[in-house]
Amino acid sequence: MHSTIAVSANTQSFIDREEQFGAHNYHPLPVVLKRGEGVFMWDVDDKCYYDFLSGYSAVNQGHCHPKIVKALIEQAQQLTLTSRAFHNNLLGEYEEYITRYFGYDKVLPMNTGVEAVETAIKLARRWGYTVKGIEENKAMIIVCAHNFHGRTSTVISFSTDPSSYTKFGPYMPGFKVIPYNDLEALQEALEDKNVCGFLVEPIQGEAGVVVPDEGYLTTAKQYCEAANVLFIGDEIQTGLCRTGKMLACDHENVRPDILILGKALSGGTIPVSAVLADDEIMMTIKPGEHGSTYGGNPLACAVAMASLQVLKDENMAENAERLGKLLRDELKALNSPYISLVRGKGLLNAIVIKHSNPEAAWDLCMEMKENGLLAKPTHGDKIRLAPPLVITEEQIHECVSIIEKSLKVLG
Ligand code: IF1
Repeated sequence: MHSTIAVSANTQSFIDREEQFGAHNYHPLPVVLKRGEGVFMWDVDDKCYYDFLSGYSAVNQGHCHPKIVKALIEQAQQLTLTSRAFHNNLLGEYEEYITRYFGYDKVLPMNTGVEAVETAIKLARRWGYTVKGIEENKAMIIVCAHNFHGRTSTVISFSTDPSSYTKFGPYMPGFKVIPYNDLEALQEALEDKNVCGFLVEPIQGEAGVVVPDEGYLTTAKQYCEAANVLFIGDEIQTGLCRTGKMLACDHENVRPDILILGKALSGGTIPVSAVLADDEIMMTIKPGEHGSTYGGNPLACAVAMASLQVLKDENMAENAERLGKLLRDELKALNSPYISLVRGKGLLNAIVIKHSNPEAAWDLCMEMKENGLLAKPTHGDKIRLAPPLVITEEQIHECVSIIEKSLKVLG
């Protein structure tokens, strides 16, 4: 049975309007938000909540971070878009900033995450043909089961989640799916000389925060190197301090050949994504062969520089590392019979709910909402717990109390 918690008439009126005029491609929690600040959001009835989703890790820096908003407003009053038909005065500054920040020769700026994934796929294929010498139209990219890399028709072609791909075919060829966290399967797949890239999430987000065995990324990278295959790291969700390091790959000192960033690159303000690579790869794409109207716009450049700067200035990686441990320890210490597993890295975490009622995770999220904490169930039984990285130790304690109190609804 679904939770019977009622929502206010005011809240319902906003929901009804979306129902009537918007496509029904989501099933959100019945809460209507109007304001955010740091770790908090407020609904249209002025009720305050802890945000434990952070816009799927786009809001790592906290809602409406003053330095990011300042950069946004000041640049919006100067110049927002020129297209790449002309130069703009911030693009070079941003390109220098982000390439030095992550240690790559070049960056290719895009907007949404999936566009950056598409860009990485095109780059890997182009490199495969022009540098590796793969016969045209034969390039293969290895991906992992239960991946999530976005929603375009190419990217859903290699999804293993039926709700992502069903009745959206025909599908793009050129991808081979292997199990995640399986080095033997990777080694075998790499025997195909037409493989140009291995596209991987360092931690699988959508799958329910699946952390691979220690050493998986290091060995996978070594195997790729030995096979002359590009290691493509999708750090759209795991990157930018979320897991306790600047990049999740940093936990194993792995440097992806192609690095994909998005989400928190704009601190949750406007869509900004980026693909980073060295010249041997990036210079295979020539003028006119790839691009985007909004990619590299000066507003995005200003916002991205501010978003990256505050991650370092406010030691958000260290905070995520420390408070993530605390969060997991405290959740485990609850010893709840309804939590079968607590897992994650830094502040990218999930709990798995064990209950005879298949709606239990949803009901728990509804109860947590009542008690002032917003999180969303995925795959029925998992709940992602990923607050903004500006959360404090005291707030973690309070949030664990909210979760503890809410768990009683399952008893
Ligand atoms: C939705 C999940 C998170 C991503 C990785 C690329 C993209 C994403 C690793 C595409 C996007 C989102 C999109 C959002 C839900 C969400 C999500 F549950 F589906 F898996 F975060 F956990 N690579 N993830 O996680 O980036 O084009 O959306 O900017 O509703 O689709 P995008």
